[in-house]
Amino acid sequence: MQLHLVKERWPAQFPERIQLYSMNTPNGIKVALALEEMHLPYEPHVINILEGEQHEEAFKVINPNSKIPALIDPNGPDHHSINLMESCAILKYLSEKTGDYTPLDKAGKSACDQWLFFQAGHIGPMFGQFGHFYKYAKDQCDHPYPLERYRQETRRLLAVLDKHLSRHDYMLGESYSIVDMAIVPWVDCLSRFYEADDLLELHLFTAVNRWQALCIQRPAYRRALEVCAVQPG
Ligand SMILES: N[C@@H](CCC(=O)N[C@@H](CS)C(=O)NCC(=O)O)C(=O)O
Repeated sequence: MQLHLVKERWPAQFPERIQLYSMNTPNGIKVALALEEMHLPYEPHVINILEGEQHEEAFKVINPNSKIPALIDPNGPDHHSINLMESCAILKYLSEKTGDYTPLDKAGKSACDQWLFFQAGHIGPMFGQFGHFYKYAKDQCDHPYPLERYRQETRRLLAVLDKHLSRHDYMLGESYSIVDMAIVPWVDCLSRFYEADDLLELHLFTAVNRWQALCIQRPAYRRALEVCAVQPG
């Protein structure tokens, strides 16, 4: 493990704190949000994916898959340093470290895993592809098929969330948890960044709208939006 490459490229001012390597995308925001909600001391480092910094050899030491976010906790299990990739794995790690925002009973833990996998396997990839074809690659693909496919899939997933949230205050029931932290930056991104309110008819998902408003009004969410912020060029 060539961790010295990471530390030389992104020097730490507070090496005893958790080191976050990220950018203010939905997957990046969710980890900043968890760190803020859990009041964990951390030091953020911007990895500008618009400039290709995720492909640098130094970054691949902590995420061989070249995606943000990644994290080093110098005070990990058994007081050893640990580095982690995959935002939902990081959310689980942080919630297990602190005991915060995660169910403590077995059934609750399984429900938590179920929705985290749902986020990582469906919401992230599908909303992300929708954003790619609607916002980033708008001028590079004039075939209607990909945008329509991901628009439909995004709406289908919003309907899954809407049905669930029409019966529950938050994703895991009565309490705000790491599952809400994992999902809300993606839902918020649809309007705040992709500006796709009309195309997706977001106003129709009333339970999602209610839950989203609750989640994004939290002070930690407002702070997380500014962590590792890069303005799109
Ligand atoms: N499943 C991963 C997805 C990470 C991911 O796709 N990150 C995006 C930003 S939201 C990224 O780094 N993109 C840069 C690239 O694809 O080159 C996670 O949840 O951490």
